Amino acid sequence: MKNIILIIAVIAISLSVSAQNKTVKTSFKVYGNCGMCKERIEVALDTKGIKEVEWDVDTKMLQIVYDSSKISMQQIHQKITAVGHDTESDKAPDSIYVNLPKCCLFRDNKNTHHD
Ligand SMILES: [Cu+2]
Repeated sequence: MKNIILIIAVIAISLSVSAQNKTVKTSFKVYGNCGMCKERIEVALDTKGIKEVEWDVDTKMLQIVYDSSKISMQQIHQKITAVGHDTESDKAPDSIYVNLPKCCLFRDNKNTHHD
């Protein structure tokens, strides 16, 4: 009987340890134009639970390593849209987007420059 309790306790502890540290590496598209966008996106994601973040200005791909027990994918997308950038699944509020510097207005390519 004691052995069974011990085994159950060991299983419970190992399950909780694995739940505490769920490192996920993924990438998805984030729209932006320039180095200022890169800075803005990466600073927005400099937050608890995010271990590594890198946005590529040419491919528009965001590479991210995060702890899924501390931050969710939905929260990550929200952090990005909150600073005015669209992701492949979420759209930034227009009220934030229109206040971006002109060079960062990725939705209207006619009015943007590409370095
Ligand atoms: Cu920009």
